[in-house]
Parts: sequence; structure tokens; C-alpha cells
Amino acid sequence: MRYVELRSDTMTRPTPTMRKAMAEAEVGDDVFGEDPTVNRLETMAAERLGKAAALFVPSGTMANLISQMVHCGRGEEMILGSLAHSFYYEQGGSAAVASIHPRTVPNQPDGKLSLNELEAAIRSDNIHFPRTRMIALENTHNLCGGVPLEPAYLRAVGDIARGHGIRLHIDGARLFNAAAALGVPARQLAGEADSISFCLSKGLAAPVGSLVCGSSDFIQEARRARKVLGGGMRQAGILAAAGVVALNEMVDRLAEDHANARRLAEGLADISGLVIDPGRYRTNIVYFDVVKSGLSAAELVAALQKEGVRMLASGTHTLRAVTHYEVTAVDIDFTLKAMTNVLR
Ligand code: TLP
Repeated sequence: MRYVELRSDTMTRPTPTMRKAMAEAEVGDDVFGEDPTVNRLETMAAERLGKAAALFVPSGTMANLISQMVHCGRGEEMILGSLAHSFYYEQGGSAAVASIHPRTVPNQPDGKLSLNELEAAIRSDNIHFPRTRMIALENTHNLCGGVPLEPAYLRAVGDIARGHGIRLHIDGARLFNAAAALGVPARQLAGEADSISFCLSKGLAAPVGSLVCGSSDFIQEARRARKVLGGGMRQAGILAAAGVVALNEMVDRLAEDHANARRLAEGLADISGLVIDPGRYRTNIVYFDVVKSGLSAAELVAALQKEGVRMLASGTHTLRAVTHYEVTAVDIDFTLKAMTNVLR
């Protein structure tokens, strides 16, 4: 049975061009810096984001942890949103693995942190306090509905960070979705960041991998951190080859995913029992509330699955649907019919 797969854009399978590039990739030992395909991907990524250097890592989670480890020492503090993926979904790795103290500021519904609250959270020099070393933002913001953070806001946060001599990291797992939604080049969303990561394995459809980008000094330290975390891969060019295709072929089509997400959100808003504000959703992630349907999120997910549609229960009464290149406008209409059948 074919499913319309809306649980995540991480479900995307490599395209035929990726599989061919992977099979034919020139490789070497990347721990020695000798994999030409990894080196090529890293150069492409750094150029795209306007940074001096980049590092290919196995996952978005590792990209975030590496950046935190480079910017913060043991017992030092990073400030991030209460709904940040790094805080919410990464097993508290900053504390568990790197002894970094996370300090949260409430995420606003638009994915931002209030500039006043952010600045107030930065510690003064006092023997009682940990030292604040880093601020982390997320763009697009997953749990806030895939909202993009625009350049003016990033500039304001960058000014605060610089003013206090602390670093700014951006978890740009879906940075190219943000760029597509805002109609700006990705590098314009990276300018303020001392480090910025993006994932190849989400909407860009590569099977594995993320890039973390920054200055040459930052990347040199990041390379050490990757090694201690066990992320030094050998003939990783097989994976990087798919990443090269992802950057060349999959970025410019992301607007299609956004249009499909909007089509889905608007259709869901017309179905009785569901609550959603479709205007909120500007990229490929849609959340909606099912409490009025009388079903729990888990029950609705199970019923949809029987109709050939997969979504994720992201809370007891909240579902998440994420569009990507394997989901067409016809699939969205099929999904809306399935939802109507289930709730009838
Ligand atoms: N997000 C996954 C799940 O972990 C929730 C998804 O399906 O959305 N930053 C952000 C903003 C992310 O959304 C994710 C993955 C990551 C980092 C981690 O990336 P990976 O899964 O490569 O470690």
C-alpha cells in the first residue's frame, strides 16, 4: 500500500540522481581530510552561506552539539528558546555530554525570543553565575510551526550577542525553507551567526548528513569536537555525493512544498472538528488541534493510517504534517478526503 507520508521531511528518500552520484562518488578517508567529495560539499556549503569554512557531520543533532561545545566550556551557559529543538528533542545532550548549562527564554508563537527577555537573560560578571557564552536561534522554527526568522530580527539578536561578547549559533535545520519563504538568499540569514547548521536529510532529500558552517578557527575546533563525539566518518563521500545533488537540485523547488503545506492547512481549516489558523503556516510544517473531533491525536493518526495517510501525533490533541518532494498537490487532496472520511 502506498502512503502519503507526512510525518516528517526526514522521511524523504534519495532521488535517482542522488543514488547515481553516490554509486559513482570519488572517495578517500575524510578523517584525514582526503575525501574529495566531502571537501567539495563543504566548500559548496561554506560558499552558499558566506562563511569561510564548513564541516560535514552525521546529523543536525550533532551539528548543534558540536557548535555548543566549541562556543561553551564546562559549566558555561547557552541561552535558547523554551521550544528549541536543541532543548526539547536532543536528550539534553548539551548538559549530558558537554556539561553546558541551558537557560531558556520563552519562545513566542512566531519563533522569536523577546529581545528584552533575551538581553535580560545574559549573566553579569558575578561569582554566583555561570558565564553566558552563546545564544541559539532556530530557523525555521519547528515547534512554532515552521516559521522563518527574518533578517531584521537576526540582526537585532546579532547586535545583542556582539554587544555582550557572546556567540550566536543558528540551528538552520530547515534554513533553505526559511530562505525560500522569505525570498532572500540563505547567506542573508547566516550573516549574523558565528556558527550555523543546516540539514541535507530533511526537505533537501539526501539520506544522511548536516553541515555546520563558520570561521576557519571555528571549523578547526568543530572538527575536533566531531571526532570526540564519534562523528569522524571515513569514505563519507558516498553520503556527501547525495548532499552535492541536494544543494544543486533540491533547494529551488522548496516553494512547492510550502504551497502544498498551505493547501493542506487551508483544507484542514474547512473540516469540522479540526482547529487551525492556516495563515500561520509559511513553510512546510503544519500543526493542528483535533480536540473538538472527539478523537485523541493517537486515535486520529491510527485512523488516517488505515486510509493511506501518515501524520505524527505531536501532542495528545495535536497532529503535525510536513510536506516534501514526495508529496504532490494530488496527495494533499487525497489527504483532505481521507481526513473528511475519518471524521465523518
Ligand atoms: N527534527 C525531527 C525530529 O527530531 C523532531 C523532525 O522530524 O522534525 N533541528 C531541528 C530544527 C530539527 O527539526 C531537527 C530534526 C534537528 C535539529 C535534528 O536533526 P537530526 O534528526 O538530523 O539529528
